[in-house]
Amino acid sequence: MQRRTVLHSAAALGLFALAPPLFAAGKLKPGAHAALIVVDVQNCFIDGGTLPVKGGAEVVPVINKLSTAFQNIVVTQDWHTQGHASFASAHGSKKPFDSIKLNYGNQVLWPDHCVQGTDDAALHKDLKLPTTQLIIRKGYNKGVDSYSAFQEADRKTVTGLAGYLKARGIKTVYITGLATDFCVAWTALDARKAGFEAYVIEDATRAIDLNGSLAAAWKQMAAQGVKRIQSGDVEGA
Ligand code: VGL
Ligand code: ZN
Repeated sequence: MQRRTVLHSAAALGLFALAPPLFAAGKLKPGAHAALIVVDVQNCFIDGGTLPVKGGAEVVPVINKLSTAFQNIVVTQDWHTQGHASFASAHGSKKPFDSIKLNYGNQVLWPDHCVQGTDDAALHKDLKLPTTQLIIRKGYNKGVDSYSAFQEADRKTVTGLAGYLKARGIKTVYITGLATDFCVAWTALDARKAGFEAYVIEDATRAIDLNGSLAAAWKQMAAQGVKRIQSGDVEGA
């Protein structure tokens, strides 16, 4: 039978009613064993905040829409003490975006940002994630930074997130938020290290991009099996 005839017969039988689920088969369907992780969508990282990420606010509608496709959602907040070791102001003549050697290794120094309990550290007001199950805060030990939602920068102290996700049967994490090349990337890399399948949803992130850090982050993530996708790749988003 010729292809055209097949199509005609299919149309006659009403088989095209079956088409939408077939076409959608290529999309990712986060089920009961997947969680959306929304990293640091806080005022500090958005215009008007203390460490604004270019285009930071643009992730908010993308994440709100994505969230409806997930049964499990975890939100993180960068949550520093005053005078935190990651602040340039805590190191005399050092300036924001300089680097310094701390006892656990190299540390980029930042403007004072995301101080516990301030409006600057609050989640962005337009973020609408009512089904969030856990908010995890990080970077609250004064002498140690924590880009990753799993493990502090000393690479020893854990936040408890891996244990929480494992206890709940989560196997796959989809990571969004700010900033792609710091907290998102470190979270994705640690997710892999802890044995999770990890996706980063690129259009639901924005980067700081300091001295090529964005390209380096994507390269490192690819090498560790982090998958780079777009929000349109997720069904229902
Ligand atoms: C972050 C720099 C300092 C982030 C947090 O959320 O990516 N970046 N603290
Ligand atoms: Zn920070």
